[in-house]
Amino acid sequence: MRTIVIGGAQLGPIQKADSREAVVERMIALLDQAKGAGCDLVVFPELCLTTFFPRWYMEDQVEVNAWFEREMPNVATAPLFAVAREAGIAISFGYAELTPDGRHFNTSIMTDRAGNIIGKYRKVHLPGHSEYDTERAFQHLEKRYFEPGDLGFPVWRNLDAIMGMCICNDRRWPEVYRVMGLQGVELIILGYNTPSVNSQMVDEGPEKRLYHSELVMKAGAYQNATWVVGIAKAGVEDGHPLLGGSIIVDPNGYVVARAAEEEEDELIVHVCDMDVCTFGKTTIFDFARHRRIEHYQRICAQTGAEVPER
Ligand code: ING
Repeated sequence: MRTIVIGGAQLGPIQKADSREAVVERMIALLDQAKGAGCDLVVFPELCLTTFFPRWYMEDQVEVNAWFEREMPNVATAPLFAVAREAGIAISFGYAELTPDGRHFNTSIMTDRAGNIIGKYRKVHLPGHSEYDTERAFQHLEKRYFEPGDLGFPVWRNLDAIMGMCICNDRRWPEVYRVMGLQGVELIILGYNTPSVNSQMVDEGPEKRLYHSELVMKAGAYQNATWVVGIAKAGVEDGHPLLGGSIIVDPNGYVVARAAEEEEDELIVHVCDMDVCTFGKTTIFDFARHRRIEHYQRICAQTGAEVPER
């Protein structure tokens, strides 16, 4: 048995006026709970230091950059890294990254038990739009504020397992799980900030969105014989509802831990045996024995669909 006690640290809403320091205090409180529960790893949500600012249209780059972190760890997050290191708990969380050469990414990091950052991922699939959209009930300007990630979908050895990361919308794309599956991934950790309703006024509420959020993580887990941990920033931020529904999914696609309905700060915990991945990886999803890559060219050759002539 290679067990990892995984804590999913769902965050409730972060208002536009909330400071990073106040959010880090909430994260440390969840980390303290995780220590009490014997966690080895704690997963926090996407963009978890600030409100989901892509809902706001901004033209002034100085105003935009204020939502980004220029280094990590930094003054605001140093206390979090210190508590995690002291407790011997590995952590992962998402934040807006502004690089020294001025590039903007929706990023997540992973540490080892000693608080060293051993992995960085930059969100590849950016949903939404880049200009103000008058047709939407609210904006979703990730394509305006971030560049697509440039690191691909790497995996790292950590806590005696093979781990990878993705972020929010990435979880909806099967290629994401498979690229990591082809590197033997046993645990995929991701955070998300998912609006509870569709900004394009389609009749799509939280029930349907929760269904789709779980569906894709269960499928990704099962089809790649990997654990998947999906952790929300949830609740109403300045009047805009975000979905809860944080879950831990086992390599057979079963949800083994789930956050309550309250959409507040909440820790979910599960003892995850990485060896549970082995059966799927050596039988039904033994990629080397069963995949037929000579028939998959379209997946890398085409971006959009090409339909047959009438
Ligand atoms: N949020 C949403 C997500 O992919 C979205 C955007 C919601 C796209 C529902 C499609 C359907 O969960 C982020 N931040 O990617």
